[in-house]
Amino acid sequence: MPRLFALAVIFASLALSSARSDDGYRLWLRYDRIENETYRTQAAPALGRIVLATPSGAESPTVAAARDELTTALGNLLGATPVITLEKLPAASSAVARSSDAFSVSSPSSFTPHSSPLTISASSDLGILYGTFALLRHLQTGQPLENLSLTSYPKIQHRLLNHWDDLNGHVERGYAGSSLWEWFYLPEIRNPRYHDYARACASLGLNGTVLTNVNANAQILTAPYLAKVAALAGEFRPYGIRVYLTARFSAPIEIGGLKTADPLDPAVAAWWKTKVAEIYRAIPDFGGFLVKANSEGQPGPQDYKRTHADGANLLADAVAPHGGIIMWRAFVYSPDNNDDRVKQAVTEFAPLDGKFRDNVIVQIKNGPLDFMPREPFSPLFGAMPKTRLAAELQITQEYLGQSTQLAFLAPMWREFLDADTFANGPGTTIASLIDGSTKRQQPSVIAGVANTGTDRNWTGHLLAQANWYAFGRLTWDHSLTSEQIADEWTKMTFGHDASVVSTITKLLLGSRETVVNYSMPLGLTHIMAEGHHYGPGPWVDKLGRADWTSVYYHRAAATGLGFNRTATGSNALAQYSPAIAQRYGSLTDCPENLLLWFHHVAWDHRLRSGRTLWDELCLRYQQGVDEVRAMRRDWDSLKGRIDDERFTHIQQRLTRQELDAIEWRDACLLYFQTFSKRPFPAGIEPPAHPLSHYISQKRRHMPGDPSGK
Ligand code: GCV
Repeated sequence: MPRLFALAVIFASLALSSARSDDGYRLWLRYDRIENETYRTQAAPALGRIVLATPSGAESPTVAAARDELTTALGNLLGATPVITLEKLPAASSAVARSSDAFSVSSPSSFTPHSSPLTISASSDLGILYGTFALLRHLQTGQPLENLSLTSYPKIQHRLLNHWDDLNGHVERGYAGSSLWEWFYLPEIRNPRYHDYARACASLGLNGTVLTNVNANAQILTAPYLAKVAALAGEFRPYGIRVYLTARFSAPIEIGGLKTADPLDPAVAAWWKTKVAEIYRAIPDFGGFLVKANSEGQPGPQDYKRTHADGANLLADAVAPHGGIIMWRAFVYSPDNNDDRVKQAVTEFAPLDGKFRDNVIVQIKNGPLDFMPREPFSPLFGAMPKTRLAAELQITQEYLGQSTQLAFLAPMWREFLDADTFANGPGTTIASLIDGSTKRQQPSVIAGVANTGTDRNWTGHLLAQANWYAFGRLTWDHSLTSEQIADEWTKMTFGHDASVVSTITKLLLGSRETVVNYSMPLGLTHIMAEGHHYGPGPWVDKLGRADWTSVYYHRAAATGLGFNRTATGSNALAQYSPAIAQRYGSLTDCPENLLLWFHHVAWDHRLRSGRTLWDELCLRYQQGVDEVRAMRRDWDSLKGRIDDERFTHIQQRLTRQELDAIEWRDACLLYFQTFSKRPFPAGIEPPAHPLSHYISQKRRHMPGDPSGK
């Protein structure tokens, strides 16, 4: 081969491979040039002149952030350089008056040099930033730019990520590398990633971040760490992301030199007031504290025979003069209570209704147990009418395949947000309880346990970025459908090729139900391996507490399978409104996807399909495996249509997901067969190994495992 030609081939292939590689770092804010030339040429003049209208009409770091985002994005997407000007918003502009975060984007019906410019108006600088990201999303998803009238405001006031990050960099239940927060290097050395984190969060409308693990370390409240927190707060401030910390209840003893942390002790109250004042001197817009107390070994007010309300109010009084809030978690189950674990939060918290200060929000996990692939909503949402309640969702996939498996969680969150509690009559959805509209109570809060880490693509599994995206979008607008969110995210992340968009959205939308099918179908729950929680472990029967085992939850026996939570069992159903208790308490009316959550069902009981429970269970597990195989085939059809790096990254994970799904199916069916004593129905692939093989599998050094084993 002539030398010049050979060089040309090498350069050409280098160019091709770099054009076809993408590590996912840019998330949904990629801003690659829009491929549709017609759209691009129409969009460029529409976005040639942009007016940012705010009450002051003055420049600020937040307005500068909006301007920078527009300049970079439009330069890359369109090859355009917009002229961006700042104006004073005319007084009483009602479109943006609903919330200080509201914005309005308007444009004329056609774009000529004489038509009025596209305008982003807001009653705060932050609203301008949110409007900017909304406009860019509009463009990235290929929508028309004429006659725009996008007005939006968030339904929930505080939209937070909760990071379960330890100060040593380990992330509890984190599957994407280490913590983003480099405590040793702060405050002097600030990773540029902090800025990108804030941009990504703000692009979704998130406005707060709890930096530290709920299994808290009091060191974060010491002066050297507060200086580091202040540095992070400074990085995030232009993007409207306020910082919050977890408060270890015993901090007055551990770092304050007191002998007690009793919430009713005046010295303890004085210590917290002084500490909080110190925090606000360093971080004037500090958001407040998130607290896990008297739960899983964390200290709390009950150590002093005080109540959760006493503990929460102590901290609430300390932050109130500064405008702070306390998010007090209701994830509790007492070592002294042998009642059904899923009842315990209501038992402990409902009697405290009305006893919390106005700046306390009781933060409740979506389900009464613990972020399982499917749970009913927690009855606590309907049991505290006089208390502000927040929802805590888990974005990190502790129980849904972590960062190895695909599980798009928007459908799960929709199911939860749309659930009717009947608390205030029919139509009292969870969404209406947490956004404050039912009770007319503010502040309103929603929190998601983050799935971010130092992996280059932020979330370990590239498609898990969609869960960060979905959570953020739902915090702003909890009426968005899963389909809308999946469509937006896919277009912004993978472009507009119709087969790419339809294949990826289909994969995303079916994936959570697929994970349910091959791991915990028909309302089965908490049958995963112990400790790291990855893979099957229905045989787990001996741990520190009965309600940490699997056998506690599935109750497999010769008589059947499932936990009887009706009046003849634990009667957990009595914690729901009568309408729900009645429906779910009936073996025939209970939704089948929660059947074994609420009922102990005979193996030969016939389900709606006409099949027995045993046969249906087997077929659901098989269906889960078949669905993963279909996902793999669908993904493989995209070869050459997206860059090789992302294609291979996802292909490898789907390959692994099939193996994991097979393991779940075989392990669970062989195990449950020891009770059902029935053969597998036709269509079930025979397991490759005996049950003993699956039981002997021990995974070690798993990411995110707090035990570190
Ligand atoms: C942060 C589950 C998790 C724990 C987590 C706990 C919680 O039990 O496995 O890692 O601790 O929930 O939400 O507090």
